[in-house]
Amino acid sequence: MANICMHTLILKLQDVNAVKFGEYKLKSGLMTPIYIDLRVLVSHPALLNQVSKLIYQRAQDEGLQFDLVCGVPYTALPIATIICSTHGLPMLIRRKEAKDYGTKRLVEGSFKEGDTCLIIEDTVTSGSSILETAEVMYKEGLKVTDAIVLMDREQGAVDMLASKGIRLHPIISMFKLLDVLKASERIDASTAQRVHKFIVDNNTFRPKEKNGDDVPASKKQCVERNLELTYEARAKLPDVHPLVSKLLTVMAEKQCNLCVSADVTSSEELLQLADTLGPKICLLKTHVDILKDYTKAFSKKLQDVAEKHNFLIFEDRKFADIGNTVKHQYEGGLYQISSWAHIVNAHAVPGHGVVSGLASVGRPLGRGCLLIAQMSSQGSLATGEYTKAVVKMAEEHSPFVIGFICGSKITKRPEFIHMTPGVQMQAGGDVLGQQYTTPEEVIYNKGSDVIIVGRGILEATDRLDAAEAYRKSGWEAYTRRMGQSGQ
Ligand code: 5BU
Repeated sequence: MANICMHTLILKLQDVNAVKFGEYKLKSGLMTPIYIDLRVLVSHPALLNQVSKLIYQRAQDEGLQFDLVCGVPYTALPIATIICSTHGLPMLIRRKEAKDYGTKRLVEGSFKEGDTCLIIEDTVTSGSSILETAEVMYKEGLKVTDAIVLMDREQGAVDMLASKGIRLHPIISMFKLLDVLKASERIDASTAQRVHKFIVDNNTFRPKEKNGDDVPASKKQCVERNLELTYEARAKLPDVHPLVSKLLTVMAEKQCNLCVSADVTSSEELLQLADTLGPKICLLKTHVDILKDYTKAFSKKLQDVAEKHNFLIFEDRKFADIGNTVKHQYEGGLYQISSWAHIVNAHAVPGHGVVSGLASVGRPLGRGCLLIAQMSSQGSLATGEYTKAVVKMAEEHSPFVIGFICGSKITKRPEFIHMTPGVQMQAGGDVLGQQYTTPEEVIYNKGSDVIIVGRGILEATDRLDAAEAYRKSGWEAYTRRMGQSGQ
């Protein structure tokens, strides 16, 4: 539902003049080619209800836990009111100025110390209004862990708030808005491009290094100074593969670096799993050859679920033959993997031909390939010099090679993605040589980007709960790591 609603919603917002193109002055004095004015929503009750519904739905989808709701004054106030009134939730009102008579309170409403308050905002640029509201809440002894915003201008709010320990969940992002308006011929390509450039050039989040200097913006500077970019910043690098850009954007939007390894043997179960866990994952990994009932219709359905929940599909095929053979294995046979899997992986053992063969099929389709640089299994031979040679091979085949299966970060180049299997909440292993490390170890200590989890989720009594626990753990490890690296 989300996709269809989102499209119509964006068009409706433009219809009521909440999205305007031209030359407008921002609060900061900066001229902007796009202006978002959601104050008009109060004049359009149906739209106001729809927006409130989407925001509440998002809180549900994310499984957010909170005791109270506060809308940032003024535009988000009626939205919060509708949500609270419809769902019987207690609300708080934050005053912009304390009264100089009576109680002099900055927060109106009843609460107790330690309560968690969900913040709702209409639009964000830097995120400062959410932070201000949160700071008022903190002073009152309240906790703020999450905020939902209708419209994120994608100018740094997610990163800034993450650096302060607040997860921001945007409903509509600027780039999505531009895509929809362009696809619907509401704006032309040059307007979309101009706005896109403005947004990228005017990111308000200037992370600090430990010595107080701004973190340098360019990739070269970051690599040289061993600094890390956020997933979001990496998604916007000029030479990043569109698929990596998409994956990193999804990761940032869903606050999620979890790939579930859907190692089940029936198509129906796999589809059900994908639909249930979809909101919690950025990527779904398959072993299509363990399905007992694969059909072409199944792969179509899987793509639909991926679209619905905004995740990518990774077929863990581990190609390892000469170029000509892998070419056929990738595009033909029963599975026609290249027609539905965004990402596949390959061993580097055969040499360059394996990647060239895969690239001849995958590149025109915009697909990407991960090279297996290390394995999680005990006694793996993929170590040391072999791993280094794999990194070199990847560099020579970038951008079709988009990253690695590995145990830790093995290159500083931010356009490569690192994905790590062998992850469970407790370190250990299975009887067949699999070795497990924890999300914290993989993301925080080893610097990988994505955790791949199979049985840790599949064997749990509640798979959705387990997926949420892995998502949360992986994401917290990432935000902590970025905090440490100065961002
Ligand atoms: P598990 O149930 O979390 O152990 O599943 C791990 C998945 O990742 C499984 O599908 C493996 O085939 C896959 N995997 C892995 O475990 N280790 C590796 O080095 C590679 C893939 Br490559």
